[in-house]
Amino acid sequence: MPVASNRALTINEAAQRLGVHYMTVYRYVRLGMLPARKERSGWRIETADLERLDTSPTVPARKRSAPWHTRLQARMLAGDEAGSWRVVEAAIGSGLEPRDLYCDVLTPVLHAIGVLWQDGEIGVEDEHLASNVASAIIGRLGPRFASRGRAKGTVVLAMPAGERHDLGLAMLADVLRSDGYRVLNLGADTPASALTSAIRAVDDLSAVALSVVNGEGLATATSSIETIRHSIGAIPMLIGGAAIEDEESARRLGADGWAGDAREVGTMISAITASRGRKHLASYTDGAT
Ligand code: B12
Repeated sequence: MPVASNRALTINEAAQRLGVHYMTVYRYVRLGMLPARKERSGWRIETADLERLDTSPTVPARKRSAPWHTRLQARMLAGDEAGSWRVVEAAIGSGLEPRDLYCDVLTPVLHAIGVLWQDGEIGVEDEHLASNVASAIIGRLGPRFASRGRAKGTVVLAMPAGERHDLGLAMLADVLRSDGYRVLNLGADTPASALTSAIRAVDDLSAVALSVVNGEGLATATSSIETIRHSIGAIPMLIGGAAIEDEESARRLGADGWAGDAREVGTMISAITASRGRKHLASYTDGAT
């Protein structure tokens, strides 16, 4: 494949060169088929690595790099909750941390299922079956993310009105709990007014994190951020989820930060809190703009 320049590419640029959807490139990255590095502004892919990419289904690397992924995907698409749980237990038993299982196995499986659905290889019913199994897995893994000791503060999580893809948010909630935060997860389809009321009721707010998965929800997400900023003030707001490609897109929507991976969010919140030098909601509302 001819590639014009040696500059590292964004996911979108790589997708344009390959002539595929950017989620397809993201899946190649998450499955370990395409090397990429994570920068603050998003994933970067070397042109030489893109040239070497082989998407042939016979490539053994896919199997080697993601055995849990392959097994879990098959069980989830079969709607086999018990079998899926056995794969999860085996993966964790082999030393995989639950947060790594979420980010390196369950998330790529869900993204891959989206691609199969988009390509017409599976039906909506398969996607529903697999989503419900994912939900059950997250429910069973939840207690393993409990953290002891004094909470660092509260993080309020939500998805804008109309957005129903709440599995990523549930994973993020668990990861933040294990990072020592108290989490209020309002979940899918949360009107901005309800989110504002929930934030006001928190007296040790560390951040608000919004998740947007369906690209059609971006305008609603922007208006939720505006509503919260207008009525509460300059509280730290993060945005993520598959519809938000990078830091630049997050900032265009009015957020303070972005991460493509739930594991980075706790560190980002600590960094924002430290840089602002204030910790609780009262101090944000006092300084509201
Ligand atoms: C499962 C699924 C569903 C399930 C959702 C069940 C549920 N309870 O969540 C159901 C069947 C309900 C569904 C419905 C629909 N879906 Co759907 N769905 C998916 C699928 C396969 C997986 C979504 C998912 O769970 N991903 C896994 C999560 C864990 O990944 P993630 O969101 O990226 O989150 C990770 C990180 O991004 C990060 N993160 C997440 N949030 C945040 C927040 C912050 C602040 C930070 C820092 C980080 C962060 O942490 C997470 C863990 O690693 C995707 C495929 C895909 N590519 O994602 C399609 C997909 C999202 N769906 C799609 C569509 C079109 C729809 C429907 C419109 C279909 C229809 N015609 O009805 C409806 C819309 C529903 C609605 N109103 O929202 C499209 C969206 C296309 C687009 N334009 O963006 C996709 C991409 C499928 C596709 N390939 O076309 N869907």
